[in-house]
Amino acid sequence: MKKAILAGLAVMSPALAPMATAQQPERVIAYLDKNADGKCDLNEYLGYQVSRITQVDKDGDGELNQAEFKESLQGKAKTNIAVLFKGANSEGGRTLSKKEFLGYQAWVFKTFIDTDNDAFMSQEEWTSIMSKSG
Ligand SMILES: [Ca+2]
Ligand SMILES: [Ca+2]
Ligand SMILES: [Ca+2]
Repeated sequence: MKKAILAGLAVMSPALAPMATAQQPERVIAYLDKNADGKCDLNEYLGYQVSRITQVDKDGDGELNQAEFKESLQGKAKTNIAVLFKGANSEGGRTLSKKEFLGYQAWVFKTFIDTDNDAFMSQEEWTSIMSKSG
């Protein structure tokens, strides 16, 4: 079953949104849930985001420029690319390092995904963020 979800992720990337309609939320959480406690925590979420860096890093320099960063965003977030890029670019420069990108993703997780602040992404929270990001 994990293999099937993995294949789904590869096909659907870099956007997560289509995956939500193609995959049951419990299967998405199960895929992200590396320590198998039934929940997806911040570290597990960031582990997934690390794999996405390589997917959107077209020039392969290990960092994300604004165009590459845009590829990692979904839906309405793309229209705020300049603001989001500036916000994520905490150390300055023309690109986002892995650290900056993960810092941004941690902020997204805490601010937009984990709405009940229990430090885990539930199936409901996943479903909710996917419906908003479309
Ligand atoms: Ca877990
Ligand atoms: Ca790059
Ligand atoms: Ca939560």
